[in-house]
Amino acid sequence: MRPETVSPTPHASIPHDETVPHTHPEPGVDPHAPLPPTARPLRVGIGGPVGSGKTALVAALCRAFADELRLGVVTNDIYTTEDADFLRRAGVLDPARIRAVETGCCPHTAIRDDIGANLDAIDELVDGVGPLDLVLVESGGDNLTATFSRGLVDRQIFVVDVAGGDKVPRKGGPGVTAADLLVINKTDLAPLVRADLSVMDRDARARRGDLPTVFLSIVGDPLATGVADWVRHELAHHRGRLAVA
Ligand SMILES: Nc1nc2c(ncn2[C@@H]2O[C@H](COP(=O)(O)OP(=O)(O)O)[C@@H](O)[C@H]2O)c(=O)[nH]1
Ligand SMILES: [Mg+2]
Repeated sequence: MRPETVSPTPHASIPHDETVPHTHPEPGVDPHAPLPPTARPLRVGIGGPVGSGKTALVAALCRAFADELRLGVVTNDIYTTEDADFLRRAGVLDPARIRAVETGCCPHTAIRDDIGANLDAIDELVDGVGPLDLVLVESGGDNLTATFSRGLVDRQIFVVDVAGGDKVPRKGGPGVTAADLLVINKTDLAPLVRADLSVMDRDARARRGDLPTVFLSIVGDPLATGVADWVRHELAHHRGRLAVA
């Protein structure tokens, strides 16, 4: 096990990586300028297996962006509103900015095939609290096959953790191979489960090509710095696109 050989953000696109596919704002456009009130927020989906740390990541991003962005969160649970309740209790975001979708069905369906309830939840957020810069949509916990519809989110993050061992990136699946950002969470547990982070890094690169991966321990970094920086980068491009549209 040689976790110390792996940088915490080994091939993330942070702050700017020409090897990662992306677009540039037009010259003269300030990517950090506030969006006009009618502009659509950047919608970022957060998927991954049950327990990998999706809700913990949402909480971390709420902390990171508290004084920076107008933020909304939509959670998906099959039979409960547990994740939304957790976030409200954690006090990381005004409860009015959190909506829960009870999917009542296979979690894939609500984020991929029948996205109406999630789109309604985003509309209700904007109706309730006003314009937003960023909406985070957490999927119901799932396996390695869940992906979001591009009609629901602009970008997707897939969260796996090291607790199941270092084989997870190698097993592939659309989340691991095609998500815009792969997060390998709970690196603090790697020594306990004998997971070799350098193996996970090598396999993620093999599966993902130039797409970025961030290694993270939310316990050690409660602001999820590497992921927050990636979101800022994507938001700047989103604003640049809107400004020239
Ligand atoms: N040790 C450790 N535990 C974590 C980390 N991130 C999340 N957890 C814990 O993992 C469990 C599942 O996290 P949760 O966010 O609910 O996972 P979700 O089902 O993907 O939303 C919770 O007990 C978290 O406190 C981490 O980086 N390290
Ligand atoms: Mg959750």
